[in-house]
Amino acid sequence: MLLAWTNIEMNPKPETNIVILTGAGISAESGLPTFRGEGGLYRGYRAEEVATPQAFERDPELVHSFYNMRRRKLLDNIQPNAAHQALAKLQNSFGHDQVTIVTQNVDNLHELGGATDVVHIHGELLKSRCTYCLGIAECKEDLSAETICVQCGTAGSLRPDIVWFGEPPMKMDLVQAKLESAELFVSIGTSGAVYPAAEFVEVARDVGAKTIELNIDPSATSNRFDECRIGPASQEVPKLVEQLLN
Ligand code: BV8
Repeated sequence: MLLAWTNIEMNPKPETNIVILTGAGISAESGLPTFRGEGGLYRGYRAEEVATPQAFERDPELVHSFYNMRRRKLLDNIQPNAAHQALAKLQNSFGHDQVTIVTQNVDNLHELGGATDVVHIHGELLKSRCTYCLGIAECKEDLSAETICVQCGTAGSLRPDIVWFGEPPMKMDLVQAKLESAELFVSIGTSGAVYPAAEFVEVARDVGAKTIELNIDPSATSNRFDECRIGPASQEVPKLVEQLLN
């Protein structure tokens, strides 16, 4: 049955709407640590210590150092891998309005791999936000509790333009609309541990979309997918894209 479905569904109609959700696992082979795996980002830091507004209020320099470390690493010659590049190829072949990449990641590897209109629901590491004038700016330097906002001149008002626990994810109206018109939902390299992203598969299932999970290990939500493919993203994503294109 699944084989029959795979063959039929893997040659989707040109107007098929495909929604792809990615997590830290798609960037792991590019050298960026994941959050909850071995040596994960949160090792040594409890998420509550560094990824909440309360943590930032309590100890801004600790939170700045967590993101400064990650920003420096991202800017130190980290490159997109074959998985990022395959998704860009899919977007270019199908048309950008039919392939939506929604990412929990705050890195820019989808864009460096050639993707466009990437929906960063948890924000972007290379942007800062002023808590005084709300201005957003490109950020490629360390931030501190003294950094001055270039847009309003306030000192110490900048934070990473990142969504912390307890804060509403970004662009959720757009994501909801795309999920509600999806015919194929693919989740790549996410543990399914963080909400509301972990529930996107339910929205896709409710509208009858086919659902596929690609991960190096089963995730917390694997049993909600029609199909789960186990393997590294740099191998499994190009394979799936070639199937969809041919
Ligand atoms: C919110 C900051 C509401 C950015 C992050 C139910 C419904 C709604 C909310 C909740 C709920 N239950 C609980 C909540 C609250 C909370 C939550 O989900 N808590 C969890 C811990 C239970 N959610 C929130 O607070 C969210 N906000 O709901 O707001 C609201 C609404 C209106 C008004 C006010 C409030 C906000 C969530 C965002 C938090 N920010 N990080 C940053 O620092 O990067 S979350 C953090 O986890 C990252 O963003 C990360 O992307 C995300 C998810 O983790 P993954 O990407 O999955 O990474 P992980 O390491 O976990 O897993 C990696 C996977 O890759 C593994 O499966 C591994 O097997 C795989 N892998 C590894 N290598 C490879 C691979 N796969 C393939 N190939 C490989 N080579």
